[in-house]
Amino acid sequence: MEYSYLHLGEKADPDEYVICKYRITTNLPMEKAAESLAAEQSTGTWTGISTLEKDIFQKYGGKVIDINENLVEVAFPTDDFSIEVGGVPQILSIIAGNLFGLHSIDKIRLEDVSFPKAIRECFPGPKFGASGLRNILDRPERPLVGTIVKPKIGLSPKDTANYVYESGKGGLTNSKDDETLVDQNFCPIQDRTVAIAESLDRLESEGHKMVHAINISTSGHKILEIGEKVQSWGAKQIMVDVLTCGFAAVQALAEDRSIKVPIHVHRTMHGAMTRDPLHGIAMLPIAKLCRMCGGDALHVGTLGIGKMEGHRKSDKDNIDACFDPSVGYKEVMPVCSGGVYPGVVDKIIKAAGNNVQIQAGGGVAGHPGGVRKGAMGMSQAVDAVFSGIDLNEYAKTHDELRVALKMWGSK
Ligand code: CAP
Ligand code: MG
Repeated sequence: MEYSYLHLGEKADPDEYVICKYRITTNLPMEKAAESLAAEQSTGTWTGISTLEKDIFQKYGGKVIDINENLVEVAFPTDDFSIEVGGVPQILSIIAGNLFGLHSIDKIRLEDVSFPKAIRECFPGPKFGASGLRNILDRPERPLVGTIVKPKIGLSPKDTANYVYESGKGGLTNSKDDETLVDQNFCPIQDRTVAIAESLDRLESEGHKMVHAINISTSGHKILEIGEKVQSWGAKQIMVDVLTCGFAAVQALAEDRSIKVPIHVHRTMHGAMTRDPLHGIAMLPIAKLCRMCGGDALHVGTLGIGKMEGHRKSDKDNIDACFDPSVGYKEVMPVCSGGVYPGVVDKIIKAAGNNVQIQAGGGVAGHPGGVRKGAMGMSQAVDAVFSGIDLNEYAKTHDELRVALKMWGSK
């Protein structure tokens, strides 16, 4: 028995359905392609099946509720989801699973998703969020300004801790491990965490508050243990590579009451999903899931300004998802990182606003005067823009910024 998954023109209650927006490229009529998607992801398969009773189809079938050129909206009933046990892995199996490989669809991109309250309530959201991070740093208004310790790999714990100290002396509020550093022989995680904690304590005793995110990305069965260990060694923030570890890793840390430090969420590998404008998963659903799972700070792109592929409008959508008040979680601190340097800070703040964490690795470590002066250049750029002063004007009285502007220019 075959049923139609087309419910065009019907309204789906956002508190009863998970509603997904897909961009579809197909040679088939769009209705057919959309139906094959809704069937595969809910109660159907490639042919009619004798075991699909009408009431099962009516209760659990996905509904194609809108088709607007190549944009298709599909509503999946809340009962299709197994939140307590299945969590995000099972959510993704429905909204972003087999559909990517269907023959009937050449290309398909999950552009957006909304979750009913009943599902949202099963997730923790951030423990600290943007305001919690600001409280820790005693920085209520200005953009947070950070660095990624460079080179990505190779520095010893002592050199890494020294880099962090110099960054703090240059005025930075945040620093972090790079995504490829965890516990290599040249920089064991325990030694690094202890040495960095000493730097941060020293900075605090000298009147400057700063946090550093220790990358604890690891296998699922180890992440809580490593998270708790680095905290006991003095970590003030932890970092997780969310797409390589899985959303569930972030959720596990956010739900673990013994973890009492914010989680910085890096999105390494996202380009494999987000970069093709017609195929994959846009950053927006990824950002929403990271917030649901409890990330406190999240890489959202540089609004088309930095070294990584990105776009002003879609990166701004990611930022808006960090703050959207309707979902009921604390706000996430959006992180703009990747090819950032002092000369672009004005453009980033203009596009993103002041509630943002701006980060530069090369844009700090590449300064001819060294890390401290590189950090000063970045902090001065943020201070200038926050105070409404033109970067070049501010540079007349701030040498480190002047050198950075001369070296890298602006955009
Ligand atoms: C930035 C960075 C980040 C990118 C990732 C890097 O360093 O540490 O991983 O920001 O981009 O290694 O490239 P630089 P995204 O400041 O030296 O560029 O957040 O877009 O995933
Ligand atoms: Mg990096």
